Amino acid sequence: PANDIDSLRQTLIAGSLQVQQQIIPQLADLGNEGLTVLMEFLLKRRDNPATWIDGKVYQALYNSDALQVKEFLLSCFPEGIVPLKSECGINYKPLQQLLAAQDFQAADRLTIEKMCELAGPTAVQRKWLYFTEVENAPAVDLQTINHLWLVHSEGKFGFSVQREIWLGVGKNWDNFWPKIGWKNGNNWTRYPNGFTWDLSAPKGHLPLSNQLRGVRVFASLLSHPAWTKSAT
Ligand code: UYC
Repeated sequence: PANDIDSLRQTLIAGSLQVQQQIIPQLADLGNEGLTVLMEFLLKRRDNPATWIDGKVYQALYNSDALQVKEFLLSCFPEGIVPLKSECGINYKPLQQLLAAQDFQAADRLTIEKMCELAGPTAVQRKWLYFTEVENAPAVDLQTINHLWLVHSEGKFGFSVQREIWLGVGKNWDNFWPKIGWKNGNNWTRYPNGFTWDLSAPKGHLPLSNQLRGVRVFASLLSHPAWTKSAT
């Protein structure tokens, strides 16, 4: 078994993304030795920006009942693997926890709430955003929200993913909606039950932006400098 663990460790470090993804649950099921490999993997990579593979490893540990794992996460990653930077003192830990638990529906609601918090108390009361408020939102905060979604969704969800798809269709909304599963033929996907709240969803499906008041807010979000500016 020591040998098996060692070859799994090597493969986890050097394998393709697909192979890494397969090995993570195997290691998590191997008890203490496997969990130790996962903990060391996260620690070694902590100085680099977290990827969705780090997200998978973190989530495997997050779901473990082992005491040593709980202590490890508390002492080394108390706020998860994405630095929860905010320019306006917003606490993103509740969002981090919902995404780590893969509760995408609750995370989506909270994302809308956090975006309103970013815009200030009048937007919080209103519960939706003006496009000017989105334009003025700090890049750091949008990058934090986006990075959390990316890392905990195998890179499938997040505003930057939606932006890439949108640019890929030449900013044509009619071509964009069906690609991200928000429209099927002439029919808008119905909120909330028409949407797919797990990783079987199309790329860019989440987080949602209510289109009831038009595309201007979403267009501002997808055009925000946050997506071309490097992280600060
Ligand atoms: N809804 O259809 N949406 C709501 C979406 C539209 C509507 C919330 C997304 C189209 C009404 C979220 C799509 C439309 C309510 C979303 C979508 C429409 C509502 C809750 C695909 C009719 C209020 C948060 C584009 C043709 C009553 C919020 C209710 C809510 C998201 C209807 C996240 C992505 C154009 C009447 N819709 N919304 O912002 O059911 O209110 O809650 O976008």
